[in-house]
Amino acid sequence: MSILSPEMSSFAPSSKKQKTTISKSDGPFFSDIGKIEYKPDAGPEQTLVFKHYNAKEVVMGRTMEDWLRFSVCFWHSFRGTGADAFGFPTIDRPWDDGTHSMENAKRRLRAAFEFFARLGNKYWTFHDRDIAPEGSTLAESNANLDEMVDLAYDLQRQKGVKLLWVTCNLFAHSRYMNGAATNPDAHVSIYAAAQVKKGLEIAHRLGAENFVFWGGREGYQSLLNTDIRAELDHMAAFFRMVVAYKHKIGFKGQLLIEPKAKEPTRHQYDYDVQTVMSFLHQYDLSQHFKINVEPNHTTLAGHPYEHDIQLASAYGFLGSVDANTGSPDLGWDTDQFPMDIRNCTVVMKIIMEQGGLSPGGLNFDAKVRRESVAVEDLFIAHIGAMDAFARGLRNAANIISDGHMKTALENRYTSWGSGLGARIKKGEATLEDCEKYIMQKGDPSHTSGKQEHFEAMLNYYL
Ligand code: XLS
Ligand code: CA
Ligand code: CA
Repeated sequence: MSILSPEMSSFAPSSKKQKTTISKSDGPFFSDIGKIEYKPDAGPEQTLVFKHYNAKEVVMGRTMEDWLRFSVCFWHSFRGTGADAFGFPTIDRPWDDGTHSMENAKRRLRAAFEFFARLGNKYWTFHDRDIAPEGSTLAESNANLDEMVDLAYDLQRQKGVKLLWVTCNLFAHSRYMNGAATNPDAHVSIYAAAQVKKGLEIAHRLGAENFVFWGGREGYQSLLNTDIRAELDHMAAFFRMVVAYKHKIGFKGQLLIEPKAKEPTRHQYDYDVQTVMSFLHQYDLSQHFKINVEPNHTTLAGHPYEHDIQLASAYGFLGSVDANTGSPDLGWDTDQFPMDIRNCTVVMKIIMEQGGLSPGGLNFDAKVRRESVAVEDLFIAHIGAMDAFARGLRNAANIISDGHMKTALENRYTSWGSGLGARIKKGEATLEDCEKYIMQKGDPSHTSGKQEHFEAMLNYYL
């Protein structure tokens, strides 16, 4: 069943400027809710207060705010309508009249900054086409963007909110149906490059700390009509132009690639962290990019929740996290708010062990369910996820300061610290040395992997 209209997704860019047809309030929109406070003694039904997230509290030498670097994403929380592939919008926001007018775009942006001030997040993220309507020419789109960026610039200063990252929407418009940087038609890739040029300029103007590339339609539906090698060569050439322009304009933000295994294409080139690292090394781009990991995408790739975060961190590629979750019983990208304490704990353990995430952060690339139609649900979702991560942070700090899990992990590898193990690691041993060793020492004994011991230890801290 296909009943999608352009309005049906938080990613669909608006096609034209239109006149406002329904008059909507100019705000304030959240005065009933007020500023969200920290009340550690609040009961289970009080979901509009923080019970764990206490921004200025110091945990292991840094404030919670600094460790967690929470960011609200504009597209889900201020463009999302609850529409899905089977149904029309369910969510009607008091700040959105449903048109593509600049007036509506400005009201949405003001509503977002009012929300940030009440929630207390210090960062936000957006796609170029989320904040400004796409015009009928690139010049018109750019002019709309400039007008909105002026407003965003002022709002950022007024509210003390910074831009974690910006990205270009290179997947929703029909011109990108066969891909953007990997499109078989060079004309389309050139359009995408021109769009990204503007994206980098606005990122620079708004002081973005990172710039994300999610290859929405960089992949294939059929190998029969696809020259994979040519497409990946083109993607690398595209990124080389990006790096050159970034340096030319003096943009200091970190470039990030966001992996996703499938959806919308059958196979996405940036499948997972290991694939992206291999692409970056293959094309000699690894010094210019890090990775933005989204756990919902990690599970789509068939890996455990924290797998890609751990892998990226192990190789120094963990740049930022799109903090969300899928439903592991489903096979698609549901972008739910992360509420699972176990997952938040293991993620924070990895982040703390690498010394933090800055200039990246925890960006809530998450949307309220289409049934959660009340404005307060938007707050409850963010507060619940921030509290879950605050608990994860406290738990991870306890795990790290106790050191038991680290010691147990290190104990599994002690044989590599001395003798022939250490010589192999240093590249000083040969296959003949290994043969001689086994002839002398015989078979290795069976050493317990102790998985249940590790699982029980983790549960102690949850
Ligand atoms: C979609 C992606 C997208 C990127 C930014 O699945 O998560 O939201 O984060 O384009
Ligand atoms: Ca994402
Ligand atoms: Ca997603």
